[in-house]
Amino acid sequence: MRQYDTAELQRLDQKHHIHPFTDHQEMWQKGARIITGAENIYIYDSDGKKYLDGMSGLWCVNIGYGRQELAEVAKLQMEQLPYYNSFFQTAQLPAVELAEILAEVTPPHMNQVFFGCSGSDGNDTVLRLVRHYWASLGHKNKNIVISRINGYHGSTMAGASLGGMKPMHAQGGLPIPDIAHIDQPYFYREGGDMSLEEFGRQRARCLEDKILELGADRVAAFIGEPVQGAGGVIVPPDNYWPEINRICEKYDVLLCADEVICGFGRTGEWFGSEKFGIEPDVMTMAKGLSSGYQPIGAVMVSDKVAEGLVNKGGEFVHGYTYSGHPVACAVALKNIQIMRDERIIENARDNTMDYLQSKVSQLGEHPLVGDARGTGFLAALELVKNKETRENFGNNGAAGAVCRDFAIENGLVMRAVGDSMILCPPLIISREQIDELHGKILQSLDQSLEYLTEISA
Ligand code: PXG
Repeated sequence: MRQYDTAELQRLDQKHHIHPFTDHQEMWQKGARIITGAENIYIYDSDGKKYLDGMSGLWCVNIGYGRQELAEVAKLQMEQLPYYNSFFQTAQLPAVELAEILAEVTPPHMNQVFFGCSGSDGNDTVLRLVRHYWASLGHKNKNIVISRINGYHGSTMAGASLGGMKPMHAQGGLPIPDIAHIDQPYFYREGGDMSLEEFGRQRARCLEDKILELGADRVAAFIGEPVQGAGGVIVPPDNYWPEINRICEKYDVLLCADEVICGFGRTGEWFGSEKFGIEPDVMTMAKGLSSGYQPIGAVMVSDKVAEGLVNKGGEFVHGYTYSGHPVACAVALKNIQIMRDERIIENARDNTMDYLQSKVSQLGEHPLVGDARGTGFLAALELVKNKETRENFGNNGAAGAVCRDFAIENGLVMRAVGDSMILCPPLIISREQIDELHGKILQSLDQSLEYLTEISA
């Protein structure tokens, strides 16, 4: 790997670059970590240090780094047609082909798609789309969208409003009007004395209670991630989503599955909706759609929604310059073709998924880990001070940050959500690489335990 002048790059970065979700004062003390290359499941920094990327970038590089075919297809498309839009009765080949393949890989009742550039703008589209859908059918007041506390739906005004992240609401006067939040299905912290099943039913009933409180004639949709990702990998009880299906159907409320993280194999199925028995009217997709090789997002709608929106809705006055961008679509198309041809999702589900989860469970035995949870290629290890009482370390996720920093030292990227250590490796991770991942986590947990014990003594 080529070596760079890290200090110089850090100095320039500090001078000119505002980073997302970053406390700049804190970052500048150490300098940004500068990533210069990647291959398979590994990334390399400007000093040539190698890391196992336990986060697939930001939950997105599902097929792993370094796929030449994706680079080639981008080059060819740039030569053929680097840009044209899909506005005003125009189309181009990659967008048409991508729409077709998405209709094939998504559930059979979903056949039409609107393209954007990210998960955030996808959820902006969802908000406008579900409201326009109901207005087109003559229900102008059916415009409230219900979502969940600690859900994550992006960082735009609509995305952050739909999300249930308090610190995000605190900046910029969010949420915007006509969005309501209900409790999340976070069993370890909020399950109390309930059985898993009772808890699943109770948290689904929160939706019914909220619909009744607001009036079904005011509620347009419910949106949720099949498994909450950025909220700390919150895996719902098995009966939760079937109950949500039933409630949405009973009150004629559209069900929107935010598949931005769960889509394209993350749960071991093509979509989290299949894994959890969700019957969505709308699906938001991004990240794994192109395995992060190009910025692209998409909103897939059911035939029922398409009928209202496309046949009865007149002009949908919504769109982005880069909706259906030909290069992004060509890359996403190739990404999906590779996943299909190489059976990446099916192979991962059959060969490595259970092995990864068994290693996660083993780590649950560690004295620092209160809860080890996960599904598919998603997992979280929640660090606690006391396993019996579940007492946490407090101090705003400081223990998680300690563990994350040890992991970085050990050549492993893990994200800390508060005190939960998150895993979301590429789907192509092998058994040997899972062993390597496990070893690095164990080492980081041991070092964290020693350090945290020392400072609290
Ligand atoms: N929905 C879900 C479920 C997401 O996880 C978005 C929408 C927004 O997508 P874009 O492409 O606009 O970022 C996301 C994104 C983190 C982290 O630190 C998570 C996301 C993005 C950035 C950081 O966990 N999820």
